[in-house]
Amino acid sequence: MEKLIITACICGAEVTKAQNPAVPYTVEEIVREAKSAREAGASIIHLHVREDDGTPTQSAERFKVCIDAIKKECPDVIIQPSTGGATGMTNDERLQPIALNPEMATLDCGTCNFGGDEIFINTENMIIDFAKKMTAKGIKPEVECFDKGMIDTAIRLNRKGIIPSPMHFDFVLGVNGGISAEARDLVFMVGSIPQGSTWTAAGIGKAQFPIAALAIIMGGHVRVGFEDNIYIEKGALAKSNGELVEKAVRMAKELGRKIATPAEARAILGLKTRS
Ligand code: KMH
Ligand code: ZN
Repeated sequence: MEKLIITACICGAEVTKAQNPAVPYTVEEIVREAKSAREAGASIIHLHVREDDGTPTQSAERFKVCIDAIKKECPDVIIQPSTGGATGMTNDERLQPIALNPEMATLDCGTCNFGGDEIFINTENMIIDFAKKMTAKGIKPEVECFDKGMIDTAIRLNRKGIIPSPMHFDFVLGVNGGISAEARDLVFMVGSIPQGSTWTAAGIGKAQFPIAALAIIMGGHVRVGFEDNIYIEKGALAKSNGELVEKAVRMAKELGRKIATPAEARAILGLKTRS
């Protein structure tokens, strides 16, 4: 089977230090968490950034400072900024990090409830606009799907030439408002994508490692990190993102998947090299 790409979603926009004190806000904390994840075996950092007080921001300046600082410590790692940001942000606000020409960025492919009163808005015209702006810069979209209909939207836009082939999907399972995180849900999502696509799976909360195990045995790739889950096991907070990545690496080893380096991940995903 293909080597396993591990993405570490180290920060997110919603999780707080009140929930787990190791959640990073400052540049130094973000670098510490990225480094721990890379050293444990992650080849991609899915990046959100915060102000020092924890407020989520999509500021290009803040992303640049964080990316430069991560690259100093982890020169080979793939950094995948979020264009999802946090609910309630404007489109222009969310798109800011693509000005930095990252190799990849997320492309959220539909609107869904996001717990409580939150709505994560991604209208079809927004998706088209985001996709066109990313592809014009040679940025590979990671197609984020919180529900099956989002896969269908991505396929429709792919057929129109708006999202290029081969597509790389991230199935996020278990958001309150999206698809649940049962094995049958992942099988359904994986069975719905075009041949030749690649995919990663992310389980929210207690689904993080069961979904990782399924993705490993099904030949997909894995996302773990504080954005999705703050526990290393029931009742025990993870000390770092690195600890979560280490667990995914142990599982992969037991299940016979070797871990991809960033260079191998670039080849698997067909990323355009940046100078
Ligand atoms: N923070 C969520 C509302 C992405 O990174 O593209 C959206 C999100 C998706 O995290
Ligand atoms: Zn995210």
